[in-house]
Amino acid sequence: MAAHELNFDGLVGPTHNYSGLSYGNVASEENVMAISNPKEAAKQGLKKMKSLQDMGFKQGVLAPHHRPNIEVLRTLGFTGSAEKILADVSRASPVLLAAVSSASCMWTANAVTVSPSADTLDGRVHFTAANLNAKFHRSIEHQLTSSIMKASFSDDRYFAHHEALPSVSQFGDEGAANHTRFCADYGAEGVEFFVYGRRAFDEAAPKPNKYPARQTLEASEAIARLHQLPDERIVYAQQKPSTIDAGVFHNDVISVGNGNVLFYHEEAFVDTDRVLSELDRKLKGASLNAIKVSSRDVTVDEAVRSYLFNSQLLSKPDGSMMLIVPAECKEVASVASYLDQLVASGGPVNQVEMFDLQQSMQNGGGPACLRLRVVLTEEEQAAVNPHVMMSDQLFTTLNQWVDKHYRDRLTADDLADSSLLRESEVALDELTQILKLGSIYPFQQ
Ligand code: SUG
Repeated sequence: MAAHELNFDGLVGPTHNYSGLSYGNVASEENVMAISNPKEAAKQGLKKMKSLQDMGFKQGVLAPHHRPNIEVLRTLGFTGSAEKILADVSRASPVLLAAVSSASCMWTANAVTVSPSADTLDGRVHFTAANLNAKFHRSIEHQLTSSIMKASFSDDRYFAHHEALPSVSQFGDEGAANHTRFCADYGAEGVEFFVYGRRAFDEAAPKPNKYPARQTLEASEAIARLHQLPDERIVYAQQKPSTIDAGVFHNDVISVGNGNVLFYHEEAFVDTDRVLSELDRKLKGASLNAIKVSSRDVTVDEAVRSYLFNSQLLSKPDGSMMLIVPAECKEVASVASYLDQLVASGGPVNQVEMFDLQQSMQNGGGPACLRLRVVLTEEEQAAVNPHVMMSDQLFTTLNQWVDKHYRDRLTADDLADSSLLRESEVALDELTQILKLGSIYPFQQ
């Protein structure tokens, strides 16, 4: 059956800020306490979504979460009105206030793992919300993520939703950022590629020395079981521990795949030969086209600085592919010249488009972090809430909405300002009406 890839981007929320919350994510650490511009951040994201829609790709929008998250602070012992809680937490623990204020749900590649219906034994599209338990500020995302997913993909004839895995580090799961699907055609049976950072139940197994490995093999295996994927459609690979220590906190910072193409750095995986041959063997109806970038051409450090691999690899109607990269790729000379060669090489990637996503990039979120890929048949697509799909009208409406509600400057001190909370609630309440989401936020109950 004909199927297409849809990209759902996270709309940047009104509290977007830089709080240095992600140890192991170089950009997040470097930009701690920088002044953010939520309005610009949201507009940069909307521009990418609209450009992809204009180029003929199917593009959706996922709503931001409510922040600061007062309910989470109540579970941590803060009491009284929201205003009192904000004042108390900003005195007691500014870092906690920053964590419950993060707009990190914008990186929807971490929201869930999705298996298309062509791969699963019950023929439904499966979603598992990522527990994101490596970082407190992200571990509070999955409940609302689940609600938003269920509201957007609600028909259980087509869609199966699984709650996040147990929230302990042994089952650390970062969603689609560590998951790629290869196929001859979107509607055909594919092979699902799970990349993990460490084995949780084997202390002797290799793991990074410095930075945390956020995804475990045990989590990936659990998702494959939940999604009813047969063994012949699964390949596991370990990310090289040394690349995690170099700042590659998710696999989508060092490789990206689409169709039968894997674009990867030679330092991405442990035992690369085995990984590539297993992918090739399990891929039905096509052979794997692995495009290797060597350290001679681009070092791991340059890959991390430019986010070359955090790109979107998209299939064009003629079967060739386009790479959507962040503008930082032109700042790193080796990466800029590599991209010129790639397009000239006569391979599958014959177009590169750059986007200014600086606001998100300063927290370590590139084009691929900002989007969740969902492959759907036409019948499944007809069951998706149509009001979340990008259009000329929605683009205009959302830009006006951002202009009306977002600030263009946010510092750490502003997070304690109760008017920021109230402004955000008004904005999100209006957004649920624009996107016809129903009452998904606690303040709407
Ligand atoms: O989880 N940054 C996010 C970036 C996520 C990128 N996603 C993918 N690679 N798919 C993270 O580290 C920084 C927040 C702060 O420091 O304020 C942050 O959460």
